[in-house]
Amino acid sequence: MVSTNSFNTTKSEEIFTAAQKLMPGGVSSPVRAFKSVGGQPIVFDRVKGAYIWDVDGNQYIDYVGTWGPAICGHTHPEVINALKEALDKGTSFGAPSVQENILAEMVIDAVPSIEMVRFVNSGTEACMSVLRLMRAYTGRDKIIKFEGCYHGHADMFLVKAGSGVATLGLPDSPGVPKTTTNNTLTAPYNDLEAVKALFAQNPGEIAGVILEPVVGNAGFIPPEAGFLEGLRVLTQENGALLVFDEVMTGFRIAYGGAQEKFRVTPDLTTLGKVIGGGLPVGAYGGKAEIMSLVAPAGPMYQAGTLSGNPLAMTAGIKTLELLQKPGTYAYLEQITKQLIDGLLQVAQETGHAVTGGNISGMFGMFFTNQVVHNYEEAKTSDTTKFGRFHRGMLEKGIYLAPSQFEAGFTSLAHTEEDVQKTIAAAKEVLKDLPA
Ligand code: KE4
Repeated sequence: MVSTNSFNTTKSEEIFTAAQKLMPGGVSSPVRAFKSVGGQPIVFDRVKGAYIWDVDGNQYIDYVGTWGPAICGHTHPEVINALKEALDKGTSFGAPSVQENILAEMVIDAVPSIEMVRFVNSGTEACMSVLRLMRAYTGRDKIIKFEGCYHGHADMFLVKAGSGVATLGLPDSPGVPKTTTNNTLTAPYNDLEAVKALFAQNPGEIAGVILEPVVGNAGFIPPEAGFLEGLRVLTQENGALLVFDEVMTGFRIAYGGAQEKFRVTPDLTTLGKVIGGGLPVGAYGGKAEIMSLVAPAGPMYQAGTLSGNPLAMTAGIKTLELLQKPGTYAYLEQITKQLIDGLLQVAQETGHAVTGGNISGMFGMFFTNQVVHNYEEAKTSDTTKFGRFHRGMLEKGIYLAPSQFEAGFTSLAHTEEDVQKTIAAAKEVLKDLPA
């Protein structure tokens, strides 16, 4: 664990300075640039279990877990060994492989809404494909999404989006034609009345509603009681589809995702992150009747060179096998609740208004005295204080998501000792932060 007076980041700074001349913002994805928390990002050298080592040799307890995939801990030996074995047989076939059948069966068995699944290479691809499928199946063009929810960077979703769009305070994005987003309607999260009004104003025109069943891209915002159930009724009443974007929640908040935990079954689901076990995999799936529209079974086109490649499938299969072990989700719930309860307690003890919570291995907190129900409320939290907290924790060897508008993630590799160290570090940082 790095001590405060030895937080040397010389090599990180050199590498990141060079990176900014080579890649926009020096990163391959915006949120990694630490724009909203200040300071320079650290450059990773290696990861293992719950830990990161940067290029200067500093060690950190990791609560990002490569944004969710590392739920079993980084470089889990069983995943690595399975990959080593698969490597010798080839990394990509561009042809059917039995590994696709195996992972598909595991996903279908686990996720209540999924009778048939298509693999792609990212959550973005999964969401843009499922949108096309919603429109193909209903013959309608409009969709409803929620402010602060992020469904990848496809044009039609970049309307009041969360994650990096929110982090950078972007007014959505240039380059997205109005004609593309004209059909994207938005409502505040947890606001059933707003959704009802949109259906009333657009009778027979809305293909469906897509949402994060537990928001992780506007900070951590759980659904209020009755919200998911209400959307299920509203969509059925209006001949529209209900789509759960479980790219983040899938296999994380329960083995069957949010739809298992909250017992609300959507028509279609998107997945990513965990099902790739750290390699690029996304997926969309749902009722066979709907999925049978997807080419080549049906006319809705979607394709991908590396989709279902045996290496990524292998990592996903092994990761889900590890998650199937008894007690995994009980452990995630216990360790994460211990963490967030401890963080909230030391924040309050040091005079800071704070709210937050967790569901299984997903957690978040806001520096505000109100419970956050939606993105507008999330934006009223003290993001400047969050930035200072993030930097202070980083210097104490704790790696939190570098944005207030993200969620935190634990893994099966995190220990009670890690959690106690994190809480102790938070107390040190928070007592020096102006209340
Ligand atoms: P990817 O294209 O990044 O694999 O997935 C897009 C996506 C879709 N849906 C949800 C609910 C998601 O959380 C994501 C991606 N999550 C972000 C983190 N909030 C990925 C990190 C990044 O953009 O660098």
